Order: sequence, then C-alpha cells, then structure tokens
Amino acid sequence: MTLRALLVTTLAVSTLVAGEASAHAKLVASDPAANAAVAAPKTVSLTFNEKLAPAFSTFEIARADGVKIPVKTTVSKDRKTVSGAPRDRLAAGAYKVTWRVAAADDGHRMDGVVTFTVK
Ligand SMILES: [Cu+2]
Repeated sequence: MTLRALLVTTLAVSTLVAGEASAHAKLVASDPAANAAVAAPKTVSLTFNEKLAPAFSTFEIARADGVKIPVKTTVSKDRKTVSGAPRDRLAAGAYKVTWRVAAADDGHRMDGVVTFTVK
C-alpha cells in the first residue's frame, strides 16, 4: 500500500467512525424503497435505526407537482417505524415522502426525503 492510499483509507475510516458516533435517528429502510418504481402502495413505511419520539415523528406525501396526499401516520410498537396509508389510491407518477422524526433518547430532530414512482 502506498502512503497516499494509506492516508485516504485512514480518512475514510475516521469519517465512518464519526458518522456512527452520532446518536441521531437514521433512516435504514423504506417501503416503497427509495427511487423504486412500484404498483400503488397501500401503505408507506419508513424504518429508522433507533427509537423515535412518536409525537414528533411523521411524514407527508406529495406528488411531483407539490400537491399533498392526505395521510395519517402512526409509529409502530417498537417505535422504529413510521407508517401511513394514503387516503386515496396513488395515481401513476412521482411521489416525495418528506419525513421529520425525533430520536427518543436525546430528542434530536432529523428530516429527509424519500422519492418513489407509481407505475
Ligand atoms: Cu442525537
């Protein structure tokens, strides 16, 4: 291994360790999966790596043109998954799920977006 390669590897490892040290809730899975093209889903669910504070953890679904799809979300018993059923069947097109959650342990808030397409 050259010195340069060693330096790059060391840097990559420290970045990884720093990322894992933060206790923030991270999205680990979603259904539909991010960027997937699927049949109209009956429910949308997002799973995180740690327990959430249910009162501060939810998501919204919007079409590509910004129109929101009514959805009531709930947090699972193990408090790691937020799910909700869109009130109406989702028509073909692109959708954006904008989530906001708070970690149960330290209350830190995180947010993000998952997109998927209905065929
Ligand atoms: Cu935190």
